[in-house]
Amino acid sequence: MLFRFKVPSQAREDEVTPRELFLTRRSAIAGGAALMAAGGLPAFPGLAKAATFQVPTTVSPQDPKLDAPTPKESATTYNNFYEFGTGKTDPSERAGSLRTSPWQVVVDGEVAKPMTFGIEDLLKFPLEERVYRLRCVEAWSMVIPWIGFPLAELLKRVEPSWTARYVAFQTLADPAQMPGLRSPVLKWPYTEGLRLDEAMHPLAILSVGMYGEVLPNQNGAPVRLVVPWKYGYKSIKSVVRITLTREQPPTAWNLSQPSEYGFYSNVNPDVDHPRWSQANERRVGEFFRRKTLPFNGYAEEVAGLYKGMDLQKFH
Ligand SMILES: Nc1nc2c(c(=O)[nH]1)N[C@H]1C(S)=C(S)[C@@H](COP(=O)(O)O)O[C@H]1N2
Ligand SMILES: [Mo]
Repeated sequence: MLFRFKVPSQAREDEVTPRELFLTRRSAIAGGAALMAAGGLPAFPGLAKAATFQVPTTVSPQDPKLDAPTPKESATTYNNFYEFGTGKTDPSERAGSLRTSPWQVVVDGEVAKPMTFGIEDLLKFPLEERVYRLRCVEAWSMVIPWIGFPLAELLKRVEPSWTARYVAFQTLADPAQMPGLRSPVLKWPYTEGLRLDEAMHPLAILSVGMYGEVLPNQNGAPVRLVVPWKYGYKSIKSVVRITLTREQPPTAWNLSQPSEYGFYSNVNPDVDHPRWSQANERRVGEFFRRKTLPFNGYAEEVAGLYKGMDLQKFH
């Protein structure tokens, strides 16, 4: 058993999205609240400790097609978070200096209602657990049980204007907390961006936790984006600003080397990185390589977003 918490059986099928991806339904959350009242344990003890809010619950992914999650030890010690250095163990060794509370996320730009969300506000969104594959552009991958909520839920709250076509994201850039900023490997602050329809897609989430606990600093605490059909660098960590824009926003990796890191960055085994193949990948903790899947295995859900586009050109 991977998950400690049993599913209330009234959970309904979600027609829009594949069942193996959506591990929690609203009805399951309601069931969890009832469990709590009856003295049950909170589903996310780490989150419960971090904030006072109604603890949601999760349902078990019973679908055997789901890949087994990567051991938590690997997912929290093999990271890319250049604000703490470029080595894979730098983030876990050095991100202790990041202060994740208080924390605010400003949401502004082409919206009717610009808002600032404290981390405590974000924890009030309907949290769900989702097991997603994360595929790094460096051809390794992991499977991570995230806790989060659809980015669309947050964007709807600020009421995007009809002029909004893109969403720009920004990470904190405080040299006092982030020793990696001393080195100009990327243009700081770290930035990323999505087209508005990608950002509104139900698979795109803002994550506040993983493995049933608050996000470790090295994984992007207290809130980070997770866009599972794109290369990992789109999944920007420790977000402080989300700005809706008319024009395609500049992004850190694309600025550093546009030929190697496109704006779209959809996982695509047919478009190689100029310096290595993207046809296969190594799952962290495994020996044999696996084939990389178009859109990281989420093609059925997201390929429609790119209908008619030349995916070689818009890589
Ligand atoms: N702010 C920021 N976000 C970031 C990065 C970074 O260096 N800084 N690295 C990206 C890359 S390249 C990857 S593969 C993922 C890794 O996420 P993980 O460490 O949680 O597996 O984070 C992405 N988000
Ligand atoms: Mo990455």
